[in-house]
Amino acid sequence: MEGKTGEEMGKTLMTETWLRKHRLLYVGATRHPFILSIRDGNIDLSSFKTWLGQDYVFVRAFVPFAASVLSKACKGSDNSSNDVEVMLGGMAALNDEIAWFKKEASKWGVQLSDIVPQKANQNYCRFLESLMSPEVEYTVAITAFWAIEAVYQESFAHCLEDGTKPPPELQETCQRWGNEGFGQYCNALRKIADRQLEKASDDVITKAEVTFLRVLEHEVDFWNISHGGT
Ligand code: HMH
Repeated sequence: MEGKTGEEMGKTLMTETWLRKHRLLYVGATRHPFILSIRDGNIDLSSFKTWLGQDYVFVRAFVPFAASVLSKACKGSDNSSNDVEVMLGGMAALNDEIAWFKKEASKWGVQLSDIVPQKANQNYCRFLESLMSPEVEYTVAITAFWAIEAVYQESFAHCLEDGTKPPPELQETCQRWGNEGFGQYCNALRKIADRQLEKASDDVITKAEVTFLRVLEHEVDFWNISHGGT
């Protein structure tokens, strides 16, 4: 038993418990009508362009948040070299992602400098900022980080499953977050979160669960932007 993780002992991990407990909300965030319309090939391309411009703004705000989680990993954890490497990989991917947004925007005629962040986007970015505070524990921050990435991974991977027919011009978008490498990255983040949660106090666990729920709610609101939602 000694040196074994909860997972190796067959114990139910915290993220597993939460994904079961909050299944409906998780499904709402990962099977949104916007995603289903990409999967089924009947997406309205103006919705896609709206999403593209808004998500670029979000990703720019996500960079300092990612940096703050990385910085907490450097300070906080006894396993910090693994955590830092996982997150550095994520930062490198973000660099690539920003270049991709620029290329994709020019392909679709979306002027990124003109994008006005919509209310739901502003709220989500403000939430990210609140998580950057030094008072927010590493466990809470890494839980949010995992959930944010996992929602996109699960959503876009769904568009690539057998029998789906995403429009050819959206294949690259689906691949970006739905590819296997991104899936492994999300699994690595989830493992870090579970390891942290296993040794956390009840108070921190509760804060992390609330943060997980807030992420899912923000993700649903964000998808709604593309449908002209408010
Ligand atoms: C809104 N959530 C949103 N945008 C993203 N690009 C991701 C998650 C994944 O990085």
